[in-house]
Amino acid sequence: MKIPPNLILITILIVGGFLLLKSPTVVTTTNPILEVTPTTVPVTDKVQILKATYGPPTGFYPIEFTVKAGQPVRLEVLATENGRGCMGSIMVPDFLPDDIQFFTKGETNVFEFTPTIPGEYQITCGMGIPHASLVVK
Ligand SMILES: [Cu+2]
Repeated sequence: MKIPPNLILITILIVGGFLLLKSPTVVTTTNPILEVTPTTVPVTDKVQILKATYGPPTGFYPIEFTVKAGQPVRLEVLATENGRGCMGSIMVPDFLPDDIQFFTKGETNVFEFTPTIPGEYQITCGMGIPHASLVVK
């Protein structure tokens, strides 16, 4: 039996089209990180965790953070030595003006707030001298 040339052509088109349609799925499975991203969770529910340390040899580190406006921020500062002098205290005056904390070796100071207005803010000692800057975009 002879197969009509048209049938061969149609078969090639169907198989080729099927492979083209399947190809995006293949791309997606090679990038599983994109698949597990919970796109249904509102952006505002994601806490931006900032980790810093206070102590030798660097002092306060890092000295600059960048966060997104409108999303909660949690600043965690681990002290590797007891705070000394006025720089042994810490606060985020623009967001938590009444929350002055002091560094104690081995303990973590935590500050939680939500910046809403883009700009550059300071993480300071209790009297306002900067430890680090916080850029809100
Ligand atoms: Cu000070």
